[in-house]
Amino acid sequence: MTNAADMALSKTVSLQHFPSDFAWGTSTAAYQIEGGWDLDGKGPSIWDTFCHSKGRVFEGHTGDVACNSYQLWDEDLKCIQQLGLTHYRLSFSWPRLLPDGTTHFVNPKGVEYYNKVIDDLIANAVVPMVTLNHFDLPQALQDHGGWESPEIADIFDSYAQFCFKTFGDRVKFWITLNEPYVCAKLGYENGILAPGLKEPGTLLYLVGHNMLRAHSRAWHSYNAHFRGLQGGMVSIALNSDWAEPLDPGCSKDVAATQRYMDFTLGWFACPVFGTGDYPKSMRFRIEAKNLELGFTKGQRLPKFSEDEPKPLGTADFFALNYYTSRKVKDASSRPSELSFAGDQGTEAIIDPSWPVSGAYWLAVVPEGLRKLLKYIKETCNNPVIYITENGFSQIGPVKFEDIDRCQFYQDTLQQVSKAITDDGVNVKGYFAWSLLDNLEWSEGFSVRFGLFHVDFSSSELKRTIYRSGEEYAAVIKRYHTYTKLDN
Ligand code: PNW
Repeated sequence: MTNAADMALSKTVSLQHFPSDFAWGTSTAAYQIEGGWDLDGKGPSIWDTFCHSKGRVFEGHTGDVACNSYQLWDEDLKCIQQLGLTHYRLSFSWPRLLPDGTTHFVNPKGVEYYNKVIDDLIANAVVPMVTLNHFDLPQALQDHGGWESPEIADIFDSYAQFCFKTFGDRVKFWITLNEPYVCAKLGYENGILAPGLKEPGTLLYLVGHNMLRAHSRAWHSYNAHFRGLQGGMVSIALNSDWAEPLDPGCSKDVAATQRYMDFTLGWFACPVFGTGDYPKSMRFRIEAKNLELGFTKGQRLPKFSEDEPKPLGTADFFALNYYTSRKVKDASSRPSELSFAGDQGTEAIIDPSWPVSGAYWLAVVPEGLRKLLKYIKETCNNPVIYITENGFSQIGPVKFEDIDRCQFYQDTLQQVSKAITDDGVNVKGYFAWSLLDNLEWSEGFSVRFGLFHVDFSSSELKRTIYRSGEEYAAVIKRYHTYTKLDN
C-alpha cells in the first residue's frame, strides 16, 4: 500500500460514516471472467454463440478464455484476499452446471468448481452472493425460444431450485437474474448484446415479462421450500440510471423524466416492490401507441396472469446496479415509431459538463447515485438496499496509477455515505464492478473496469492491482471493524 493511496480515499471517506457490518464487495459475472467455454462438459451459452459469430464483438474478442477464472480461481481468491473483501458477488454459468439448461443432466465438474469457489470464500470469511443468470442463457434453451418462450419460467425455476438445493447450505444471498432491463433492451431492441435481435418495441416487453415470471417462480420456490431451512435471501438485480429534466422549468421535460424513470427502474421495480403491475405510464403510453401503430388493445406489454405466482413482494432486498445519469427532454410529439424510445416519448442526453469514462455511455455522476437511492427509498417502500454493481472504466493505454478511478470511488462512496446518514436510506453494502478487468460484452477487452489489471496479452493472464484497488482495500480496512472469524 502506498502512503499516498492510504491517505487519499480512505481518509476522505472516513469523514463519513459506514456501519460496521456494511458489506464491502466486488462483482463479477461468469461469462466475463471464467473462460473454459467448452471444458469439462460445459454446454454453450448464447454468449458463446454471439462472440463466435463475425462482427458482433470488438475485434472478434470472445470469452473462450477471458481471465480463465475457471482454471485460475486461486489467483482470483488472492485478489479477493488482498482487497480484504467481506463479500464477493459471482455468477454461476447455467450451462456449466446444466449443459442443456435443464435438470435432466447435471455436469458434476460444474458443481465441483462452484463448490470449491464457495468453500474457499467461506474459509476466508468472505460471504458469497450468487447470481443465477448473468446474461449467459444456455444456447439449448435459446434454440427453443429462450426468454421469448413462456416455458422458460418453469425451466428457470427448476435450475434455481437445483442451485438452492446444491449450494444453499452455504450461499445465503441469491440474485436470480442480472439486469432484465439491459438483457431485454440490448439483446432484443438494439441487438448489441446476445442474442443480438433487433425487433424494436416488441420483443423486449415479452422477454422482460418472462424474466419477471421466472424470477417470481424462483423466489416463491425459495420461500416455500428452502427459506425455513437455509435462511437466505433472494432478489433480482435491477439497473437504473438517475434522470433529471433537461429544463427543470419545463413541465413537459419534468413529465418526460418521470416516464424515463418509469420505463427504466419502474418497469421491473414496480411489479416487484410497488403496485405489482407495470407503471401506469407504461401501460398508458404503450396502449396509446398500440392504437396509433395498428396493434390491437393489450398487445406488446403483457399482463400478469391470475393463475401464477405474483411478482409483488418477491425480493428480500433491493439489488441495485447504478452506473450513470441522464438529462431528459420531452419527445412525445415526435411522429410515432415502433420502439422503446418512441413508447416513452423521451430523449435522453448526456450533460456536456459530465466527464465520460471509458465506456461511451458511462457519464460519471456520483451524486446521481445518492438521488437514486433516495428515490428507491421513497418509491419502493424503504427496502434494504445492496448496491450490487457500480464502477468506472478505462479505455486505451493502461494506467496503473488510475487517479480518475480513485477519484470516482472517493466521490461515490461519499454519496453513498450521505445517503445513509443524511437521507436515512437503508444501504447495507457496496459491490464495486469489477474485481478484474474482463470481457466487457460487445466492447470485448477494450474497456477495463477492474480493480485488478489482467494482462490479456500473455497466457498467464497475470493479475496486478491498480492504485484504485489499493485505495479500495484501505477503505475496507478502515471500516470493516468486526474481526474475521478464524477458520
Ligand atoms: C452491467 N452496455 O450492464 C453488467 O451487469 C455488467 O456485466 C457489465 O460489465 C457492467 O454493467 C459494465 O458495463 C451493462 O453495453 C452491460 O451499454 C452492457 C451495457 C451497459 C450495462
